[in-house]
Amino acid sequence: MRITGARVFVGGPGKNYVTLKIETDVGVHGLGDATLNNRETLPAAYLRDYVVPNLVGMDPRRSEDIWQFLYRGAYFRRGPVAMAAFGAVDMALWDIKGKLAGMPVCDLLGGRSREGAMVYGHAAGADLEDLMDSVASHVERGYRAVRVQCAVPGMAGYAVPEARGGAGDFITDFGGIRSKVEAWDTGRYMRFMPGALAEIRARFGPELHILHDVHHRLLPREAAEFARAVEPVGLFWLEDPTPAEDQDALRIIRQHSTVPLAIGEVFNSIWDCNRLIEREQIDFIRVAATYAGGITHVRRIVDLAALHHVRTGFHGAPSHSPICMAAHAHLDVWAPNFGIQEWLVLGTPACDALFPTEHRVEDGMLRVSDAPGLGVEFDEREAARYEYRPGSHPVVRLGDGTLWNY
Ligand code: GCO
Ligand code: MG
Repeated sequence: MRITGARVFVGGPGKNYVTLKIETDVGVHGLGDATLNNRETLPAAYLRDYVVPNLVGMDPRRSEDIWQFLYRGAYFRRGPVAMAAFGAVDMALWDIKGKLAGMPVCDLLGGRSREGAMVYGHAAGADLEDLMDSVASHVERGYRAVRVQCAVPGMAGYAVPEARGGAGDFITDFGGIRSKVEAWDTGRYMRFMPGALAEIRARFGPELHILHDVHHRLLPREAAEFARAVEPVGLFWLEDPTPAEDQDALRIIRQHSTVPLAIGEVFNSIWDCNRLIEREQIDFIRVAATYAGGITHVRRIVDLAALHHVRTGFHGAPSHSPICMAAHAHLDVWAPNFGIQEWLVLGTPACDALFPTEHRVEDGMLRVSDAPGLGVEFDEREAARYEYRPGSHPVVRLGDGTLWNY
């Protein structure tokens, strides 16, 4: 059995999804997602120029060897661009393997450990009441867990992009390559947000799982103070309290608070998180199959995490296509140490038309389809309607102009 060809598509509804389709000589194809948010053309070029020419002729069943070939063979290893490209190949090979076996990918991993996987959605508000409405609408739609982000009085721009456009399903701003500027003021945030979180808890009661994403904005000592201040809220997790590169920061937060910590959406490999996991400095690992080398590599991270009571909370912002979300869905129902799944992309008509799937969220739980492989398809005629449009993440500046972390 051999790979006969592979093609890369860039585009999608409200988002530049990077889709890899691998074809074989037995008529089975596999799909992978290489969407690197706001840098989509780069993994597409890596795939087209370097990976695909090497794949042709390889045996698609040998996904482990192909992964090692890509990773070790690159010499300049890791990094989001390469790992997104390898992640797409790996997902597509698992898709092929499942289709050949007539089994959903979760069965190849070891089968379902649960009936469904709890998901969380994004609630956001231009002010606290607006946020309360957004949380209420999630609760009405059956969500048991909600990430809450709120604009801070006096701080222009913060948390607004994901609040715009109702459900905030697609955060790409196709405004071009030049970044917009958002303001950041740690003092205002620290004075406002703990009280806001406490009010949300008071309004919605003890059962709702409340998550909050600091998005890398605080210094270690500030993050420790913030974590202590929000302890009475009983958060499900506090995400990215500090920039992810400084892993000692998590130790400082840990020394001062028992708030569950989640990190890892910007990690690309097990080498970015093995120490954090082994030292038990985090509670949830946020890697994504797209950014961290596909199912093969993420499974290694999940197994390491399980040894240290770290649960999964895979990244699922619209940075990823429904193909990556399907890979996560299979990992979620299998992983013994599953925690929660961020869920935003499926269920819109345009997205479902491009990526038909039976995976569904009902009552805040992700129900994974029994279809062989990843259980998601890609409609090439639909894809022809879309093309790449440039967009950019914003940059963040302090009041005096100093550049800060987005
Ligand atoms: C999350 C993330 C997103 C990121 C986005 C960047 O927790 O979902 O922080 O909101 O900002 O994925 O591309
Ligand atoms: Mg985040």
